[in-house]
Amino acid sequence: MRVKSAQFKLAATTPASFPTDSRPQIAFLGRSNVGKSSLLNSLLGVKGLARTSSTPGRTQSINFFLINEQFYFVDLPGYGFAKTSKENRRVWGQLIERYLAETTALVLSILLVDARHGPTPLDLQMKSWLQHYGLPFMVVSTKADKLSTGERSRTLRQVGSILEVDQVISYSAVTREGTGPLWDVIRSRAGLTG
Ligand SMILES: Nc1nc2c(ncn2[C@@H]2O[C@H](COP(=O)(O)OP(=O)(O)O)[C@@H](O)[C@H]2O)c(=O)[nH]1
Ligand SMILES: [Mg+2]
Repeated sequence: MRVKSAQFKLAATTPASFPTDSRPQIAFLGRSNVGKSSLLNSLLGVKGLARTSSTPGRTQSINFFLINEQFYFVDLPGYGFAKTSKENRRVWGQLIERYLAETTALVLSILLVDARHGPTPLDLQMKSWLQHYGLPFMVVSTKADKLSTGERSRTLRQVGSILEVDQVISYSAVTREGTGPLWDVIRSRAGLTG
């Protein structure tokens, strides 16, 4: 995929500010620190577009990035940060659920799971939401560079069996492994050419 432009559009903290145009949206979901911002940046080949941080649980807005003036990448706030307050979690849940339930332009959700930890109960809950709303999704196992080749294939099988999906893409923001397969899925779901 040739990324000609990638621009931060807006940070939505209420559904009222979700974009209303019909460009396809691809959403990225996962627990805090799973490597979501790093994946977004490396996929787009732009350093520092999505903020990466080692302080998990900070992003509480849904961030929209417009790519090639053609489609959106949507960075959903990470979940499962233990120190987040109950109130924060409630607001988070409502915002994400409204987004998933109401965004008709949402063509693909990418569920990120940390290769070293495997799916957590919250990942399973996220998957149930996606299925509940009938939304197509794809599972990506992140930080592949931290595992040996043998561990990697074992992890992929394990993640696939726990989340009950046939395909899991192995990804590393460090080596950029998985970029091609992930773009292929995105391109096909969003009906993109080029
Ligand atoms: N080794 C390695 N570290 C990664 C990778 N992706 C993210 N990280 C690190 O994991 C931490 C969290 O990454 P970040 O992208 O901010 O996660 P987010 O909270 O899901 O957005 C940071 O310290 C990153 O440098 C990866 O593919 N390989
Ligand atoms: Mg992030």
